[in-house]
Amino acid sequence: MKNILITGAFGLVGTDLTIELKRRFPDAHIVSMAHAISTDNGTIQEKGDVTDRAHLKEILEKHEISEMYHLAGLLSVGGEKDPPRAWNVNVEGLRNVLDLAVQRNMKVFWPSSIAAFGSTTPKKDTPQHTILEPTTIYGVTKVTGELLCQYYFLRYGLDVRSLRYPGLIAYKAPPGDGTTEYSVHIFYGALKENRYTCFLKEDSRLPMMYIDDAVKGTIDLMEAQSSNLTVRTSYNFSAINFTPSELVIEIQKQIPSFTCTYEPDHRQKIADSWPQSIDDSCARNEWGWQHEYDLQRLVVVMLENLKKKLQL
Ligand code: AKB
Repeated sequence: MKNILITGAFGLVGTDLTIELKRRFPDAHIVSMAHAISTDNGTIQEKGDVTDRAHLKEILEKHEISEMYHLAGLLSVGGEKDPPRAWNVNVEGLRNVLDLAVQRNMKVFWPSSIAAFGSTTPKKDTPQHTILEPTTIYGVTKVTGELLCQYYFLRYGLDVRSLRYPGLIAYKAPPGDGTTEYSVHIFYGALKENRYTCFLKEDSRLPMMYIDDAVKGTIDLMEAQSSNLTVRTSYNFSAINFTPSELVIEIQKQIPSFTCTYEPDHRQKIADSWPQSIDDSCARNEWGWQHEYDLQRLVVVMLENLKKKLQL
């Protein structure tokens, strides 16, 4: 019997991941944990904070948790607003999870990000093993987290698995405080106002992925045979890459009158420090990762579903 805890359960990834976990494992006992409970997502809900180790321990014991998707964390833009908090939540929160996971012999998923890379990293087809010199606090917490995960695997045999998420695009939950999130906000702008002001330059190419692919990859990695996995820091994980102007052209195929203007701000510097495309052959070869959504399909699905959600 799977007893699963999801932290950050109402965020962009957690919302869709919870639905898919319920579909794939109908008999599983699933517990959602978050700062604030926002909706009834059909799971058991616990209000909590990953930085509170004692309370987290209580929740794990109460529900006899055997595996955990630890998604709670600050993103790149939110992290720059409060670096000490970013460190506390992203690193100390992860350390709490890893220590408790060792005690309970629990399997753990934790997301890293393309933010682990920096401007000294090769920008195109970024390899799995490469230079990691991020310049945001978010990126620093991701590199630290990756090394912690690998350390706990090597030192304590903890079965912890991780993916370097690219920009993720979803409609069920609102976007978080990140840099690639322009690619979610733009759909709200297109549907509600027929226009959008983009905070990145029109030619800022970044790695991106539709949420269904991200959720599938996340669960597939957790279900993969441990002996097939050679990467215990975090796997490069990729689908498509595009620029804001390429996304605009695709949206205009569905909404011809949509317009986008560009007013790059402080977030541009963050985007400029990240790769444009990722080599994820390691994930593809070791545990069969494959994406399904190209840009055209992503745009059609986003517009269709967000329109329904916003009742437009
Ligand atoms: C962000 O932009 O901060 C995130 C990420 C790529 O990790 N979406």
